[in-house]
Amino acid sequence: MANATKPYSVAIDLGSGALKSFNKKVEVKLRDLRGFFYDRGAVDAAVYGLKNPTVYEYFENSQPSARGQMNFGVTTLNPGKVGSEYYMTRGHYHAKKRAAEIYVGLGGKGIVVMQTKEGRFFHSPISRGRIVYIPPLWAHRTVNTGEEKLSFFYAYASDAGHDYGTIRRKGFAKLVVEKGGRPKIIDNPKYSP
Ligand code: PAN
Ligand code: ZN
Repeated sequence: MANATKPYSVAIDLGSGALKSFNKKVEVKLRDLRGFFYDRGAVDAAVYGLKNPTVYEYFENSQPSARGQMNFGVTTLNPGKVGSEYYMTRGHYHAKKRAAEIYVGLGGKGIVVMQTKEGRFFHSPISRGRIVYIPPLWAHRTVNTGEEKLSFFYAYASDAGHDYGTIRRKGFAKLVVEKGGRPKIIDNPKYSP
């Protein structure tokens, strides 16, 4: 039952982003992202050459999936690139339509790209001290455009659910790539609305 959870608190190291306790840890390696980066050949080459490095991890205080409950945690996204595309999270729509999310930047620097199924697109910088509000119905992906680890705190409804399949099949409308040493947001040639 949703109200069976007891109140509690947990320490976070705001410098490193380390959460002192969590009940879920997910590690996402480059091979797991094969269907998400534009250049699959470059993913295969990097997986082989770099021995399938960790791209990101998230550490979560996960509650039972029930109306009114929230999950929160910290994501840490390593710096790196596949071809010219910066390391990024898979990105997803929340399966439930009425589920917003909040990100709070803790360290590093990057871009959160967001889109709707109706073709709207938005991007926001994320860095220490910046809060990004992701409304319901907006898919979201975080991209590390810096040279350090990017970390951010997040909180969302525990029954939101994650739809990764739509992004895996259709991609994101825009890609974040390095051009002339700087991040650039370009149209994704493979995007199918
Ligand atoms: C975040 C993300 C986390 C990893 O907690 O789940 O940053 O990204 P992917 O889930 O796209 O792999 C969040 O948005 N949760 O809803
Ligand atoms: Zn989310």
